[in-house]
Amino acid sequence: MSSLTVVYNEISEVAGLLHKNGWAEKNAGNFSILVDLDFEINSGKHYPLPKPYTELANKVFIVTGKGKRMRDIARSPAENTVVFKINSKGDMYSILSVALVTPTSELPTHLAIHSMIAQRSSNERAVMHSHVTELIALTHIEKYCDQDRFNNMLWQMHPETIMFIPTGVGFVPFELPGSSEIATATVEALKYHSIALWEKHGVFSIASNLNDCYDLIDIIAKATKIYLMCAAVGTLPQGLSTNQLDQLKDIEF
Ligand code: 2HA
Ligand code: ZN
Repeated sequence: MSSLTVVYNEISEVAGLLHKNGWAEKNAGNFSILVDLDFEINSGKHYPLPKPYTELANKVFIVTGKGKRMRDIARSPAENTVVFKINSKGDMYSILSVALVTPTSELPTHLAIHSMIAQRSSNERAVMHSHVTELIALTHIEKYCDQDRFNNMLWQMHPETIMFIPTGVGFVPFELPGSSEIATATVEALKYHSIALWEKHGVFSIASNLNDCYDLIDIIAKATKIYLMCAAVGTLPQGLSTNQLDQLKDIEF
């Protein structure tokens, strides 16, 4: 199997999960993956980037297409994503894949995150955005538009959260989707957290691959769902105690 086929298979699996969970209405959600592939330029045509990304010069990405449905991406990754290579100045890209698909409307945020990752040389290669219903619901409650309060709720609701997401999520107050403001705020949040929570919109996660990006948001979606289910029957959950959380932090897994 070629490396591109391996990446397409993972894209299919994760896009299908996002759709089945109801986290990807219409064309909601997008992702980008830094890949080690390089092949013949399809069109030879260069497209301008909204600003130069010098740290990303000569790098190749697979990115979901603008306006594409997650369920169509799951069915046919090749037709609904685009592989592109950034030029040596970091200010243009050329499409390598057969399908001439326009990259996602959230491209500025994706590239800004990959630039930040390149500068710190950590091992994240995948960036994922999704409209996780449970998480969005809680950001409509003013009290939870507070990073510390949100993270304490997440950690208290389920042992997995403190074990796998010990630094919690970074909260990003509402900004327009696709804007440079939301790109800057998301990069700030992801410098210290593996997940950025977008008020009244969704979530971004970063990891070494797409499945790991999915796992991160799946864990916090679960914790939030437990909280909301207790609230729905009229009682706020007891939550794990400080002592229980301290013990969980020390577990080797
Ligand atoms: O891809 O989710 O935020 C569509 C979106 C924009
Ligand atoms: Zn979105």
